[in-house]
Amino acid sequence: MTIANELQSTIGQMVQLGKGILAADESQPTIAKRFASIHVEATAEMCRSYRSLLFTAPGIEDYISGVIEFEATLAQIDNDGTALPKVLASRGIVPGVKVDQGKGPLPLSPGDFITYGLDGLEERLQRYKNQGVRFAKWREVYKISKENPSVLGIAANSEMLARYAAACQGVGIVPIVEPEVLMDGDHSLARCAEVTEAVQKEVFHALHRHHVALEYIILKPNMILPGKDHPVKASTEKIAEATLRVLLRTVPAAVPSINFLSGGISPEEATLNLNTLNAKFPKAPWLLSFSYGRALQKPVLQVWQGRAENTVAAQQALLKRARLNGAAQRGEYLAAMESSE
Ligand code: 5MM
Repeated sequence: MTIANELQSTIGQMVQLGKGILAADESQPTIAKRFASIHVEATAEMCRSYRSLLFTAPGIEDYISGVIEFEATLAQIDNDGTALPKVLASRGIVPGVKVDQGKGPLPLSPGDFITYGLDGLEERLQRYKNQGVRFAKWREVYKISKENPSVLGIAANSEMLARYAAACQGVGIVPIVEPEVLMDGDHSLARCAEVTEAVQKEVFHALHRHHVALEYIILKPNMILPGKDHPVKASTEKIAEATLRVLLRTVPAAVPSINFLSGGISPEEATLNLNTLNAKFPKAPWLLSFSYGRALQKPVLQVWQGRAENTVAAQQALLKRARLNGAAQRGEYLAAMESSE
């Protein structure tokens, strides 16, 4: 199979009506934070059994086409002794992995971040591929302030993101390109739109410079929202309109799918916003879907509480959110489904 055929076949399996992606790629500090919210210690065994619970949840393959794993999870096994990427693949879910190595301050550019992980990336990608991985993810983080992100912050991050995407495609791995504008702060919806537009324009320039084939990427952006400390809340219609406007201005139609991150909004809001986008704009040139972490997992953690006897109920909580987001991808979600499920 040529590399282009390989990328096309992965895209074909990941981009499907009524399906989205489960982001379960929390690094160790992040999973520890999530577990702390239910007073569970993030030991290696607890993390393994939680991920095994997620990946073996019956029925999720009807709504989830891909799962992003954390590197350490690739080598872990489910309760029956099968490697976790294999568990996913055997259910028709494409296994993926987060390949960035976190972020830190961008030197001499106060308030900007830069993501790490390009050194040795090709060699790591080859190794992940041998473990069954077919797509990857790299996240850039932009915090909004009056001065940030700076022009340099945007340019430096976009360059990294494009180099990562090119490295992935070079070995036949589909890159998820994730430029996340954070909702931390008191900025307005208009300011989020302004920054996200600038970021995405630069990202696509960089992807072009690095010869990345847009047909074989998935974009994972934030929705356009006011900052979480902004005094005025935005309606789901306003969010959908602003989000679509920015996407239409920046994302070429060659991109097959846009899978939003949830960014800290509630599971119900994340589903509603995705539904509004699809219901209002059924003719958008890309599939509009989800790649949620917290918005899929929060109810699961609440039911699970770190106890083996809650596994089945926790898996049902995941199935419920996956099903409702699947409906939202088709623009068929109704708030009443929350209680009737
Ligand atoms: C699941 O969280 C991912 C990993 O975060 P860290 O590297 O900080 O541990 C994160 O990249 C995630 O894939 C996206 O932010 C989407 O998750 P949310 O919770 O925003 O939907």
